[in-house]
Amino acid sequence: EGEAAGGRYDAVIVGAGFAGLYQLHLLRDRLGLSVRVLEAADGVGGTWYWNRYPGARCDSESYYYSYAFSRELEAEWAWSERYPAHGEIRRYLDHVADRFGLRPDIQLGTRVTGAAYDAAAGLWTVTTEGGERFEAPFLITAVGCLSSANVPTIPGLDDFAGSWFHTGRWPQDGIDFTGKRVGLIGTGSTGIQAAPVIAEQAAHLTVFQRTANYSVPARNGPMDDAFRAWVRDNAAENRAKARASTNGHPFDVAVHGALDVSPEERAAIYEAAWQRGGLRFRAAFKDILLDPEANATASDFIRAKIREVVTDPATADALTPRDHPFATKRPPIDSGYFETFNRANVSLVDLKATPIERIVPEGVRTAAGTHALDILVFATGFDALTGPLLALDIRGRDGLPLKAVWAEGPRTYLGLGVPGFPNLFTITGPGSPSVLTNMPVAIEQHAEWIADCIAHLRARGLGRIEARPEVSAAWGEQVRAAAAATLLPMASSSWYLGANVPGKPRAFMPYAGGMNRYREICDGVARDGYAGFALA
Ligand code: NA7
Repeated sequence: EGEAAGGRYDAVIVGAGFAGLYQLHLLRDRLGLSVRVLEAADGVGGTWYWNRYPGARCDSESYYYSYAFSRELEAEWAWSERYPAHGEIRRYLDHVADRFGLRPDIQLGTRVTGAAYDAAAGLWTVTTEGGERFEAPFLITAVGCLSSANVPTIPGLDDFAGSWFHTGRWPQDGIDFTGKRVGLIGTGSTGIQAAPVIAEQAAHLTVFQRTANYSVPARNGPMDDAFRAWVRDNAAENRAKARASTNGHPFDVAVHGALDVSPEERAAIYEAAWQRGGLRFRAAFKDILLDPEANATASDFIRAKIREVVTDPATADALTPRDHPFATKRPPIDSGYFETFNRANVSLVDLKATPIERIVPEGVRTAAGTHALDILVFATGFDALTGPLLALDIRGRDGLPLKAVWAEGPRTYLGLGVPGFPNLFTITGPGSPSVLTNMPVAIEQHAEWIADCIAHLRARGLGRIEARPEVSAAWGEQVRAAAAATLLPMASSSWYLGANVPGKPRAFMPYAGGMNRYREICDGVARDGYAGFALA
C-alpha cells in the first residue's frame, strides 16, 4: 500500500462493513467512479469486526443475512449454522472483499475525524486522525447504526483493579475467563447472548440487570444437508419474500390476530413458535406490535416460560419483564439464557432493588454490598444511529455542524440525506427503517438507491443534490406517525428513542412504516426526478 497521503476521488465512503463494501462495488464497478473507502479498523467487517464477544452471532438467519445482489456469491458460499457467528460473518465479508477485488480501494486503520463541504468548489474534504485529506464531490457514510459504544459513567471505574471491556470493542484475540470472577452489566441482545457462554468458562458470573428482558430461544444449530438443499432450491423465492416484507425477513406473518383464536389454539401457536425459535416468534400473530391486548398474550406467554425454566422463584421473579411490552425494545433471541441462572456459578443482581453505588478496586458495590470481580464486561449497548455520524464531525454548507442541526434529534429526508449537507448520503441513517429490518436488505436498497442517484446526476451533467428542509420536516412527521401507529414508543427506555444515552434528545429514530413501503417511497422519489431534493 505504501503511505497514503489522501487524494482526490469521485466519492469517499466511510466504513468497510456490509454497507461500505457493496457501495464501493456499485460505484466503482457499475458506475466507473474512483472511490476511496476509509475504515478505522485494521480489517473489513464493520460491526462484525468489533463485536467478537463470546456468543456474538447474528439474530437473522444466515441464509438471508447476506448479500442478495450476486447469485454466484450466494451459490458459492456455504453457511455452517442456522445463525452465523461473528467469525463466520467476518470470513464471509473477507471473501466478498477478495472476490470483488475491493481491497485496493479500501484504506484500513484510517479513522475519519472531520468532513466539511466547500460549496464553491462543490467538494467534501475528509480529514483523518493521521492528518490525511481526501477530496470528493460525494461523501457516503457507511458507519453502521450500532457502532458507537455506550460505556456508562459509573463513578470509580478508573479505580477498578481488574480489567474491563465493552462488548462492541472486544479484543481481537478474545479474553480467557478461566478461573475468573466476571461481572456482566446489561441484559439486552448482547448480554443475553454472552451470559451463557461466559458462564461456561468463568469461575463465577454475576449478571447485573437493570431492566428484565424478554427473550425467545434462537434454536441455533448446524445447517444440515436437507436445510442447505432447501435454501439452495428456494434462494430466489426467499430473497423475493425478504424484499417484499415489512422487515426484510423471509417469514410469513400470520393472517390471524392473537385474539381471533381460542386461548387453547393461541397457546398451541405460541408453543410451536417457541419451539421453532428465533425472531419469527413475533410473526406468530399479525398484531403483536399493534394491539396492546394481543401483545399481552405474547408477553404473558414468555413470562410463564421464564418461571418454568428458572428454578429459583426469586431469581425467576427478578428476571420477569414488566417494564415494557414484548418486542417494543428490540427482542433478543438466546441460546440458554434463562437456563444459565440455574447454574451454581451464576448469580443475578437486580439493580432496580440494589442499584450500583460505585465501582471499587475489588469490584462493583451496590446498596447490598460489594461483588468481587476480576473482569467487568459492559454489554451496555450503543449510541445508536446518530452516534457514529456525529463522531465524524460533519460540517455542511457555511460550516454548519451536523451536531447543531441535530441538537433536538436527527433531521433527515428518507434517512438518506440532510438539508444543508449537499452530496452527503447516509446509508441506514436515522429516519430509515434499517434497524427494524434484516440489515443487508436495508443496506442493499440504500446503496443501490444512492448509486442510481449519482448515475442520474452524472448522466445529466449535474453535480449537486440536497434535501429540501420542508421535505425533511415532513419526513420527520412520517417517521413519528409510523412509530405512533405501533406499540414501539411504549418502551420508554429503548435505544430506538435515544433513551439509553444520558442527554441524548428523545425522538423515535427508525422509520417503522415497513421496509417494503419505504422502498416504494424511495423508488417514487427517484422516478419523480428526486422529488424533494434540489438538484443543480
Ligand atoms: P441494548 O439493547 O441497548 O442493551 C443494553 C443493556 O445495558 C440494557 O439491558 C440496559 O439496561 C443496560 N444498561 C445500559 N446502561 C446501563 C447502566 N448504566 N447500568 C446498568 N445497566 C445498563 O444493547 P445491546 O448491545 O444488548 O444490543 C444492541 C443491539 O445490537 C440489539 O438491539 C440488536 O439490534 C443488536 P436498560 O434496559 O436500559 O435498563
